[in-house]
Amino acid sequence: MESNGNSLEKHYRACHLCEATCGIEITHNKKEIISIKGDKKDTFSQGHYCPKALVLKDIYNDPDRLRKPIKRSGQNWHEISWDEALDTVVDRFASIRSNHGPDGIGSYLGNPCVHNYGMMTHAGHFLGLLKSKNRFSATSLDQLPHHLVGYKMYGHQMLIPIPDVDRTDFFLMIGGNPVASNGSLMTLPNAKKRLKAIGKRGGKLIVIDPRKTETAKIATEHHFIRPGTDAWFLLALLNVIFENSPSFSTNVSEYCKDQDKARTAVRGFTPEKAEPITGMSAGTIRRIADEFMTTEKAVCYGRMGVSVQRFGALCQWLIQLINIVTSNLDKPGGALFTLPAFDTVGGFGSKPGHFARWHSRVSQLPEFGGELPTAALIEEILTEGEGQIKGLFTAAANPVLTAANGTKLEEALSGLDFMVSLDFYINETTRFADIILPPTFTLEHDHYDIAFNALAIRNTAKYSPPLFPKTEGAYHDWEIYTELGKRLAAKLEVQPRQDASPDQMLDFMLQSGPYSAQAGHEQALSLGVLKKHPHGLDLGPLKPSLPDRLATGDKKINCAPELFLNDIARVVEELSPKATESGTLLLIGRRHLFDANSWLHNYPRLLKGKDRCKLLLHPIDADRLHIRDNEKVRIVSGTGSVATTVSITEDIMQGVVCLPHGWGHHRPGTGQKVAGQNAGISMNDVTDHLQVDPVSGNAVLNAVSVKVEKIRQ
Ligand SMILES: Nc1nc2c(c(=O)[nH]1)N[C@H]1C(S)=C(S)[C@@H](COP(=O)(O)OP(=O)(O)OC[C@H]3O[C@@H](n4cnc5c(=O)[nH]c(N)nc54)[C@H](O)[C@@H]3O)O[C@H]1N2
Ligand SMILES: Nc1nc2c(c(=O)[nH]1)N[C@H]1C(S)=C(S)[C@@H](COP(=O)(O)OP(=O)(O)OC[C@H]3O[C@@H](n4cnc5c(=O)[nH]c(N)nc54)[C@H](O)[C@@H]3O)O[C@H]1N2
Ligand code: SF4
Ligand SMILES: [Mo]
Repeated sequence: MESNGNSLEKHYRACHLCEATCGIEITHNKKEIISIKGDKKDTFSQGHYCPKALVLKDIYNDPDRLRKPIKRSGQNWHEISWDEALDTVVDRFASIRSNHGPDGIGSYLGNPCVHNYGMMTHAGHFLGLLKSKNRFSATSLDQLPHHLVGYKMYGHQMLIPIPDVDRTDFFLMIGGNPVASNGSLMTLPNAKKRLKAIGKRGGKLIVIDPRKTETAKIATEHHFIRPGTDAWFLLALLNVIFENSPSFSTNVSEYCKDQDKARTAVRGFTPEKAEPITGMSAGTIRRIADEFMTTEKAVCYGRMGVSVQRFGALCQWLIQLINIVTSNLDKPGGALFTLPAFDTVGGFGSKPGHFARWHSRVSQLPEFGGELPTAALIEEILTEGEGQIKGLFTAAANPVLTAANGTKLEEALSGLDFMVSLDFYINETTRFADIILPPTFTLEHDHYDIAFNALAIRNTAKYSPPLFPKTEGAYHDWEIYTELGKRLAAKLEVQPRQDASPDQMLDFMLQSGPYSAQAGHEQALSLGVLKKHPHGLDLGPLKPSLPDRLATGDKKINCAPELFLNDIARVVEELSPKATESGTLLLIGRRHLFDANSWLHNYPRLLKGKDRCKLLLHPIDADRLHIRDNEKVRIVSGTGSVATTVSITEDIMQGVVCLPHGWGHHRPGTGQKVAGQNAGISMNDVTDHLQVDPVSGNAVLNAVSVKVEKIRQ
């Protein structure tokens, strides 16, 4: 903290609201926030920030934010003491556990858990004591395919290669929109500037997306692709690349195995066959393959659009192969592994992952890393029998709006025997809880980006101290986990684990990590050192690290895991050039710069501007359906329907429609007044929870078949 002499002080920290980790400067008077802006001295973000950072003040001051535990009786809530809340939770869980077995208690961890390091270090003890197989999280609505591919190919779920954005000359981006999302699995403050820089240095950014997105608009090229058909496009690209490189000699081929199996598997997937399926011309596919091969520094990257669809795992595997066979893996300007100061791969306690050790009870979906796919949550609550979920714990999550088939999930949640939520809002999901345990807000605790430093385009480290002390009697998320763990251990008559605090754990990890004195590193990182660098520490660009960094037993890259090879057949079975069912459109999602999934809709400064829930519709489809701009329509799927107004635009591919997610705040009984008045509609009232990528179990939230009907007044 710096003082400027007239009792105003400056506080420096990383914004935790998205993956970009921008450094911000908060001016305050010890009680109130006066202003928030980008920290120009931040070594990584150099002053960049977005309008979302400003709502940190609004969240801190929000009267709707819960400060004390609340208990529900009927439709009413009343405050209770922490002791009563924690004891009740543990009593109820213990009794469900003894009546129904450990699987009788489910848990669901939402996205903000990963933006809160105390939740990451301290959830394990309590959740572990429950010993339930019914653990779920937002991972399987999102990046599960990346983890599965990292685990199968490189031996560790956190070995996810990161595009070297600042040095590449050819960036092939498939199904990602970093100009709106600020980047994902690629921590990069100021995505727009960094991506524009590729073109400025004579390189290319090619975006493949069914929508001409904000990112497509700053790209050198954009190509529409029919949603859900990316596997075909990637197979065709690889096929051309293999055809033109008869020998498999690359920078990593010495430690690659089964490359020939991969080569054989893609044979026959020509661009000409891909054309009628993907909607991309064969000539374009051949040219992209050619340019990819002949550019020295090139990288292929795929995000939500290719992960969260029917072929999520297959697409992510093919993307790895493209980088490998063109000599772009583990090379500056290509895709590289990070070496984070808190080492999530080689560090103490790091778990490589495991897959399909057990399956969900009803649909037999495979576990990954100890979690079952969220697709199984509804049926595991609703289907009677041994192992049925009777009690549920949720943390920082709103699956009623963010998981597929929110309406059915509401039905499931309302039938639970007991539910508890770790959250500071009564949202569309936590309103079903019997008890809500509200933690302190981020500005009242310290912060370190364990996950996002490990996924950043440069190696970087920054520690953010608390801005304000927590109010008396309040608990941080990690303290709530600790208290629950202690009490549950006593009930179960087992030893409670004596965990250090998150900052002590962080210090230990830094002092035993790759930049420690112990590792002979000149920076000799420790928490103390980070505290002396409030603007962060740049640890340099990503460096080649193979084969050392590989976590496979034989230190080889597994180029052709059976799991993915066997899935190629499904591409032919499911994706054929046959015309889509007449009248059916494919629904995809979109993110807006001002959103963060479901939870930033209670702050007026982010609600300004146009209606964000409009359905994007192509003019030719609009003509066919006799729908005019701004008319009201109903979007109908096999799951349900929602009504909204239409925006006719050539920015969306013909045959495709587009909606955002995370809205639908009209549901009764929530505690976010402003959001309630700006309700919007929930895209996940039409997505189908039973639709998954059968390989990974990941949800399908893109390329959902819908019909669009005009609502006659
Ligand atoms: N149709 C469609 N659906 C999607 C997506 C899509 O693209 N399309 N995207 C999916 C993706 S990628 C994700 S990650 C999910 C995200 O969806 P969720 O995992 O449900 O996450 P959020 O909606 O961001 O946050 C939910 C809650 O976290 C609480 N929270 C915030 N910070 C903290 C904290 O520090 N501690 C605690 N205890 N609580 C906190 C907020 O109060 C809020 O109530 O949505 C998915 N849903
Ligand atoms: N402003 C904002 N930022 C966010 C979030 C937010 O809600 N709002 N959420 C955060 C989270 S949790 C995540 S996971 C990241 C996600 O980060 P991104 O993946 O960069 O974000 P999306 O906007 O979901 O981008 C997915 C793109 O895929 C396209 N797409 C849809 N279907 C297909 C398909 O079948 N094929 C192809 N090729 N493309 C397709 C969509 O049109 C969209 O442009 O963003 C994070 N940042
Ligand atoms: S881009 Fe993300 S990290 Fe940066 S200020 Fe905006 S919300 Fe915060
Ligand atoms: Mo996500």
